[in-house]
Amino acid sequence: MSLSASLSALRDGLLAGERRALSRAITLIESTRTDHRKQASALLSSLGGVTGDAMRIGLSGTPGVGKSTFIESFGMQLIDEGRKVAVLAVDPSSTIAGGAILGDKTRMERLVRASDAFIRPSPSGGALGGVARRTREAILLCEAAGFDTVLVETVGVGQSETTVAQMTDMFLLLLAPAGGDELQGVKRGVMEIADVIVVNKADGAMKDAAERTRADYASALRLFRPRDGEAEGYPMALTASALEENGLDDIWRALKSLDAARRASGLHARRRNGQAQQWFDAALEAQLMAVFREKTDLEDLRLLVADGTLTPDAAAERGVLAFTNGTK
Ligand SMILES: Nc1nc2c(ncn2[C@@H]2O[C@H](COP(=O)(O)OP(=O)(O)O)[C@@H](O)[C@H]2O)c(=O)[nH]1
Ligand SMILES: [Mg+2]
Repeated sequence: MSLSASLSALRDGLLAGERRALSRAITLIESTRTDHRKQASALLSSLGGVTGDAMRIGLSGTPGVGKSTFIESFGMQLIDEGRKVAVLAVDPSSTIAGGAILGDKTRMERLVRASDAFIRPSPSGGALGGVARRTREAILLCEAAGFDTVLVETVGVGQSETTVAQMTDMFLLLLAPAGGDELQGVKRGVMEIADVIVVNKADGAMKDAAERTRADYASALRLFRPRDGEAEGYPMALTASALEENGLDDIWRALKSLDAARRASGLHARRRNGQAQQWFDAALEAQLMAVFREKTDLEDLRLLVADGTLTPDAAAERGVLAFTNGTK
């Protein structure tokens, strides 16, 4: 498909690595307007082949654990190594415009100013499915703009960790040092998707507690069933101080060797492939529902459900029948 002149200019700017073009392209993919969706789709299709090479790293942790501080320190370290770092946020719970990252920009002062960094707050509101689609597309745009490292941050709420794990190559879980020997009630499902658990705030008076917490998690991780084809020693637990910038080297080394091992064994490609399949299923469902809603009069059926004339199940059946019969 040939692009319009303005889309073509946007694509050129994006490929030249202009952050303004990247911002505008992300705004386009965030729009729910039908004409914008068409343009976004055309833009993404035209980028086929130039995206996909970045290291995509998911990062999660409860509010206050130090995510923003970590991203600032870690991101700056990667930039010093010559990498280009994009930071995206997934925050379906956010109702305030600007979302998770914006209010935190003070904690990312250096990263915000760095020319090799790009920080994008999560758009507010919307169902997790829509947020996931936008974030996946934003990852591709960042890659097209030359970012070789994409950090996707999410707060630890409900399904969002799983959603982020499904769009990234590796997953970092940030935890705080525990007071006693309890494992902070971290959900098993969240621990299972983590590749590297980082006990942050390993400094000052909390240093020893952090090391004990790390050891507790390391033992807990050993109880999990080994993952098929996974690199030796993963998932692993490490300590760090985002504030004092300690332990970040080890985390980066752990991520790089996990990435290298998975690329060598084919696991990286298999994961990406599985993610593409999941994305296809989600896109199919979303597009099918959009067409369905457009072609079927759901309001009448809703009323019949509301006044008890039809059961929800019978109403749904009637709706699908009306759709497949092509009647409105
Ligand atoms: N002592 C210590 N405090 C930290 C560390 N990392 C973050 N903090 C502090 O923890 C608080 C919350 O940090 P923030 O990065 O905003 O956490 P977020 O809510 O997960 O993004 C701030 O007061 C930080 O200064 C660390 O490594 N050590
Ligand atoms: Mg934060």
